[in-house]
Amino acid sequence: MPAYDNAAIASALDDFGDLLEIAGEDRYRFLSYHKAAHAVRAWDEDIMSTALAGRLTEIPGIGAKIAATITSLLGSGIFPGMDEVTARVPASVIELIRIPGLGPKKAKALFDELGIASIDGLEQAIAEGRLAGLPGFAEKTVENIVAGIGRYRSLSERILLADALSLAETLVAGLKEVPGVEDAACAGSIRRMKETVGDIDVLVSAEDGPAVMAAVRELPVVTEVIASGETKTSVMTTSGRLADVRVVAPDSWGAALQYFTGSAEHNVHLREIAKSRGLKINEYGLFRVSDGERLVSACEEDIYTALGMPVMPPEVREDAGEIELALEGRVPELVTAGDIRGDLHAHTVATDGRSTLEQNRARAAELGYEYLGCSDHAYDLRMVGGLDLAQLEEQWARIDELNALGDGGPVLLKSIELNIGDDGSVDYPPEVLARFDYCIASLHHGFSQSREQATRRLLVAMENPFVDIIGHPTGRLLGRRDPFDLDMEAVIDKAAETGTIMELNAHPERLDLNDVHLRMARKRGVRVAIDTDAHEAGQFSHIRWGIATARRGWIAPGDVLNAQPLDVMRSWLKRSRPR
Ligand code: DGT
Ligand code: CA
Ligand code: CA
Ligand code: ZN
Repeated sequence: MPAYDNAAIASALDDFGDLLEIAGEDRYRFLSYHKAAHAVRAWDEDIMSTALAGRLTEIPGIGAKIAATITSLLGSGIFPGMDEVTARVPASVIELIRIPGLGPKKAKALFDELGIASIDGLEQAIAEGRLAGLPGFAEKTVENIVAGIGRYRSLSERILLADALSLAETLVAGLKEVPGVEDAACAGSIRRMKETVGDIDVLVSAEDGPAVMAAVRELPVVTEVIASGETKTSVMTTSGRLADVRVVAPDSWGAALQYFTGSAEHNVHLREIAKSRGLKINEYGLFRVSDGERLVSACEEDIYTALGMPVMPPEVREDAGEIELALEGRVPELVTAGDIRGDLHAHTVATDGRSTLEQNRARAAELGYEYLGCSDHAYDLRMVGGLDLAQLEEQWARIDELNALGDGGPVLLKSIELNIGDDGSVDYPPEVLARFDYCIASLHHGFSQSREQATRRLLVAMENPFVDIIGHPTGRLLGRRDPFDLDMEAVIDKAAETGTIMELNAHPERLDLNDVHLRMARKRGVRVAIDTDAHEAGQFSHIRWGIATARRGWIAPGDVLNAQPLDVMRSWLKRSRPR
């Protein structure tokens, strides 16, 4: 079923109105769509419920024609009349209107005079100087458009959670200081700790909304106010990130927090459940349909309770099975930061790390870790100083000394990050591999290899009785490098068969395995190691991003290698098992 709600219907109506204007339709006609959009946004009932009750024309400004349009969108996702308009004006011109400083009038001129129908086309025309002399496009205007395109593009990029969260926390802290603010919190994908974030959503509870909105516009982190109304303000921040700040009355705080945390898919599923029970849920509360009475709204937990389920952690609200589980009264047991007993993947100055073994150990001691793996790069990665046997002997001797100190510090484990060759082989012969406490093996080259070849490399490596952990299995770097093309089903199956542990690399650009792969792993009983791959001691704090991703992937403490006491941890390694 298409997931249209009030906001989505309103934007579809606005887009259609803009297309009509660009197509040269008369003012009366295109304005009627904008008026309808406005009315749908202001309508305080769920549009789907209104439509099902056959009451769409009760919405002020909605006549029979637009009511039929909305019904069609809700039912089939089809916008009647859209084909006819897009035969005259390509739908892509809508993109032009999204550029700050470029309205439907200018978009129409660009399309009519120069045939420009997309942002790419516009950029090209500007580069070729084709806008020169076009009425309404003075040099200064064109400069503004170029800046607007840059801003539009940067906004359409997703931000790493680690970059977005600190800004969001600053915003929330600043808002809590504003007089009259009762509460403030992150919502949206940030609250769900999604690995990347489209925009930052912050929610504020206060009686006097307009006063809070005025205060938002003056916050030190705000560089530009994009739009500001009585309940929502969109701002550009000092870090170049866009944030939406919404204010709600304290008595609807819980409902708003639930609604704006999402995900949209999770909310759509909840709405269906509510509907099947004669209830209606929106950002203002949970209502009984029969008499319109608001049942709960102030507390998020109460919303879920009233729907017959326990409140679930924001990280799992993706409609990935959490609602079905909750209806049975259960929530997945999720790993927490407090469960972590050590870090099994860290580099030192012996290869490309920036901290010494001693510095890593001191930091791990501060974190209260029971053990710490020293896993520098292996011989085949010589460009970053991959260790030869003599260097390994030296490192092992130092580890033995540190472990003999008896100062209560973490137990140092002898490890290595092996490189998986094109044939799945690794750097050292078995007699050397046997001397480590455990081995990690990673794919570090061959990113353009075929699915078959890349997958086979991993499968062969997992067959190796000395390879305990696969490091950052898919090799992706968020926003920078695509993952290896891998048959993940085959990889996870092989891990289950061989008892190989999959890493969840906690570096904020990696988060690899991701949530989807983690759920696959968990389902098949594959264990994971949540590791930072720290290249300096300060990076042990990256474990936070790994924990968040593990929780999104439904990982329990019992699935995590480094959530086990040292002896149990060791017993999970391949070399500890009878062969
Ligand atoms: P993002 O920003 O792309 O990383 O993802 P979200 O989940 O933060 O999405 P966003 O910022 O568009 O909206 C925040 C939450 O508000 C979203 O998770 C659910 C709720 N929400 C906003 N707009 C809609 C909508 O049109 N339909 C539904 N069902 N929920 C919405
Ligand atoms: Ca968002
Ligand atoms: Ca948003
Ligand atoms: Zn590494």
